[in-house]
Amino acid sequence: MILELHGYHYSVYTRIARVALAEKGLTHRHVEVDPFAEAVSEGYLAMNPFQRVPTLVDGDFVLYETAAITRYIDEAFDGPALQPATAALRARMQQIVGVIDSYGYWPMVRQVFSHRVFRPHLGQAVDEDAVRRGLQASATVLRALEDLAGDGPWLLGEQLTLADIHLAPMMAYFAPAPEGGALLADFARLSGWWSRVAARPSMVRSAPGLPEVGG
Ligand SMILES: N[C@@H](CCC(=O)N[C@@H](CS)C(=O)NCC(=O)O)C(=O)O
Repeated sequence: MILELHGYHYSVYTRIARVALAEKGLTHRHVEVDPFAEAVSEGYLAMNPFQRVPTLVDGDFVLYETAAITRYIDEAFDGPALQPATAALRARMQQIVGVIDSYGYWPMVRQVFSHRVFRPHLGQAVDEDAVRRGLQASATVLRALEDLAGDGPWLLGEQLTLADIHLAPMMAYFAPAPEGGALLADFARLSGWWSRVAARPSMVRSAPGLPEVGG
């Protein structure tokens, strides 16, 4: 049974699930769903009543919420382990994922990236105050992640985990924003981590780019 990932091309959360699938060595079929569209199909809403992406379909098993999806991907299939073996490191991984979801996504992606990169690219109105507030909140997030990160190549040391996979797509949107990149440069561990994780084939192959304009 081929795994289906219903998600949106430009969505960081969809990319997290795609990177987890790739790191696990799994193939899947992508089903495009734009959660920002005026009318999202009834079929999709029956699977995900919150109108968010992604949703994973594995036969009869339907799962939404990205942290649950990536955990399922790791635990239900063979391939390299993406979660640490010890309780302490597993808790640290969950903590980092929680920080990213609760405090990182909105300022890093929806404020800084959207208003400094995505909207200007499309010629849409930009809210400079959103960028300013986003950078301020992102600074707290990056400080916390820098303090939580170990000295190894990955956030939790020698093993690439779901924490790295959760953060990487958000950083991929945040770092190209000029002020985002400048802020990241203040954090040595995160900067080194970002240069390594960005080069992984799972990240390179899942890069969404930006929409084409004009034409
Ligand atoms: N808690 C959800 C969040 C997913 C999420 O917010 N996805 C974004 C795209 S990156 C979305 O669907 N946004 C639609 C909207 O905000 O209306 C998860 O972990 O999967």
